[in-house]
Amino acid sequence: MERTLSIIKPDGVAKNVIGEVIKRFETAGIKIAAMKMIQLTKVQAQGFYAVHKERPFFGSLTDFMTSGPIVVMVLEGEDVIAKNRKLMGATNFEEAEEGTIRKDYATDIEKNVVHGSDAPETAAFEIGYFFNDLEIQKR
Ligand code: IDP
Repeated sequence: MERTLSIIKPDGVAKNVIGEVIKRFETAGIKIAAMKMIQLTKVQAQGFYAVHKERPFFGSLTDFMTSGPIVVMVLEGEDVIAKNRKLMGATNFEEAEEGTIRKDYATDIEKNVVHGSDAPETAAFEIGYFFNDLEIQKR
């Protein structure tokens, strides 16, 4: 059993697709082990995306991620890191496969609706960034 961190980004919340995104996870057999809606501060967004701090889009990305509420979730299931990435589609929605979340709802390479951890180590860091152990349900 594996865990990953999923975020519905501010554009996804603003587009009213929270339910649609969660429905895709549940339909794929993925369990939600934790969930909350929050609004990040700039410092919190910078900490979350620290791996990207040298990238040219870091300032814009951290501004965007603080521009409205987000929904953060811990997803659980077999091979859930890869499964979630497949449901999300490529970073750039123009390159994303048909039927993926980003292909269906993203409008911009930055405003691409969802985030998902890309490896077990990043998943552990990202889950710990938002949730403590007591907030994650064991089923
Ligand atoms: P991922 O979210 O698909 O894992 P990353 O390369 O880790 O993609 O980038 C993190 C986030 O940074 C992306 O989801 C997107 O919001 C933003 N981003 C990535 N590349 C660009 C870019 O070239 N311009 C603007 N924003 C970008």
